[in-house]
Amino acid sequence: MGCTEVRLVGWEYVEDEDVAEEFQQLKILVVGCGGGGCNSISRLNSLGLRGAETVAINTDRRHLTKIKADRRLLIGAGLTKGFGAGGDPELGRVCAENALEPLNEILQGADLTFVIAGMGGGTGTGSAPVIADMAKRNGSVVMSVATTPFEFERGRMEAAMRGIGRLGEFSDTLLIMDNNRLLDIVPHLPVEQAFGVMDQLISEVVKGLIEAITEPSLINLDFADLRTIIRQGGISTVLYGENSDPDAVVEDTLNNPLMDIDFRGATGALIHITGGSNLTLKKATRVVEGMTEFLDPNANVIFGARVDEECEGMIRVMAVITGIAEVEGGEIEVLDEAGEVAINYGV
Ligand SMILES: Nc1nc2c(ncn2[C@@H]2O[C@H](COP(=O)(O)OP(=O)(O)OP(=O)(O)O)[C@@H](O)[C@H]2O)c(=O)[nH]1
Ligand SMILES: [Mg+2]
Repeated sequence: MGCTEVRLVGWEYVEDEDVAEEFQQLKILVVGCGGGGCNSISRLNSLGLRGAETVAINTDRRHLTKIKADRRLLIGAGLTKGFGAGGDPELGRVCAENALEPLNEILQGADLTFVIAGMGGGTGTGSAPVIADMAKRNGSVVMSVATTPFEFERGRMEAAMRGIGRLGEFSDTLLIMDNNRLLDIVPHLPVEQAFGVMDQLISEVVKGLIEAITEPSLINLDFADLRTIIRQGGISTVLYGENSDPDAVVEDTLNNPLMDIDFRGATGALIHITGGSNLTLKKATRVVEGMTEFLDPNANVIFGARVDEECEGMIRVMAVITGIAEVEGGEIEVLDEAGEVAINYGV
């Protein structure tokens, strides 16, 4: 028997409170896995994140006690005695899989989930894909953020690439940030502090994306916009720059990728511009035009702009570039479960 679908096309007045309620209804989670991921969560909390709940997950009890987060979850205590996964991603994965109950409870009802991990150790590499998978099964849009190890961490590279392959499989979009870029950005800092710089960048990207959809803006972006870009999927990267001049900021941003990857011809971009009270629509448009010249002519571009008094006299650009997985002749190989090359990208 056929059935007829009846759609009611109605109308309603929208009151101010409805809009406020809508924001409250949007549940955004930021989950850090393993040492690096949890450090990024702490940093995010220090920056004063609004509009999202932070969760720190680790197998290392001592490290976890030092982390600032709304919720902290120790996984695999019975297996690791709370001393970490010792660089074994398999163990990290098992620890997460043995914590399905609390993880499900934490992940429940989220509309948007960020999963952050440093790839190359045990806990983050093994647990982040499990958590991304669970978040998606719970109906959330998932954007994961992973760092690749330094070249001097040689032995960790293969495990990291395998982890990235898995994480990419279970996320709508995987944002990759290369720790090696820190050698260009802050060559003289000790490793610990250089990691701090990466944590700061990751936090600013995540905070920027969340604020782009939750704070009132000059040109509004909303959750649906962000979801469209995230769902477009594939490998993504972030470009980030700051300058007082609209043309110079484009140049700075395009020359400051956090992954050594050729992003020309990419098929999607979410561009968010923050500036002081003198940020005009014209200036913002000029920046977007400059930023999109290198994209595929049919690329899906979404942009927003926001005035922030802390940005007085400056223009700050943050662009998430998606759909760049099909780059030829890459140097970095993402491995699948069997150790075969699944994606080859880089240069
Ligand atoms: N951004 C950032 N990356 C880090 C930090 N610490 C380590 N990393 C990177 O992340 C990778 C994984 O390290 P951790 O996160 O400490 O490892 P883990 O996930 O805790 O794994 P186990 O300690 O083996 O259980 C390293 O190989 C580094 O490249 C950090 O504080 N911040
Ligand atoms: Mg650890």
